[in-house]
Amino acid sequence: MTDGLQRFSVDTSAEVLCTAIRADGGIVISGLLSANEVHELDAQLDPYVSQRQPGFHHDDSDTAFYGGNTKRIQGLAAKSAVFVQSVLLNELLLGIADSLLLPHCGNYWMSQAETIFIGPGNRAQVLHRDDVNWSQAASLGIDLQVSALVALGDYDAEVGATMVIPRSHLTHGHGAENFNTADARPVELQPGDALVYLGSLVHGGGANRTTHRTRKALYIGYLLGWLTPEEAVPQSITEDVARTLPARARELLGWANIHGNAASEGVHAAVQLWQLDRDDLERFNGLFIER
Ligand SMILES: O=C(O)CCC(=O)C(=O)O
Repeated sequence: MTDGLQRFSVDTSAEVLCTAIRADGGIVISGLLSANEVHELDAQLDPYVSQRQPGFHHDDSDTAFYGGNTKRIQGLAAKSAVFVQSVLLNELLLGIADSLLLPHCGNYWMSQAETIFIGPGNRAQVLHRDDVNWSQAASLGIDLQVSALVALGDYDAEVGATMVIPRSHLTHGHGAENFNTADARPVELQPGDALVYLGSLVHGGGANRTTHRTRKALYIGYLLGWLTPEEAVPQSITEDVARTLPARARELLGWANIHGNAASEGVHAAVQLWQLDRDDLERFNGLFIER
């Protein structure tokens, strides 16, 4: 069974990729990360993954959604320099986010980044659209978020490859459950490949039907700047860590103010969001970026 998404090499232009994303709701980019980047990223995250107990810390419905035998590690910018350079600041991902999101905001930022390591026996996640987090904004019919799931290891149907319903983003806003779960197909990836998809595409983590293999993904989402991210990112980045990060990374991670409005000319002050007190700005001495 094919997954119904188009596949592209990493040297394809963001413009071509966005045309396909708009048509199908998602694409696969082969070799977004090199074998070396995958190896280093996995090695930098491994100490955190090894120590983490699988499962989610809230109630049973959270566990059902986030996975009883799944390891989700966040705060990645403080944990992995390769994550920052190769994923957060990935030029192709940012080119895609520029095209899809900047028409609707002055700046976008990172909503969340996490490992999604699905262990043996973990049940399939319920199919969903990520935009459900911001359902009132989603009813505007604009793109709110674009995300990538990058394979860091096994990513076949048996081990829990992401299930997607191609073109389901086209029916977004026409009722909450207007899709047929039987239409979902696994998107199998090689290490370093990425599934890039809109927040309006119906998808979910697949069941891990193996007894000994783990589905290893790294997730990142970029979100319109006037919406609240899923992860409280700046809280996990201390001032010391922020000092080690490039300016563009700090902008994406909430160490900068946000222009909510795409057309802010003439009303600059009125559309600045996520502002800091002047004393704090002075204390940070340029670390928190004022645009
Ligand atoms: O792990 C996956 O393949 C998808 C995860 C997902 O959609 C989610 O956790 O919201």
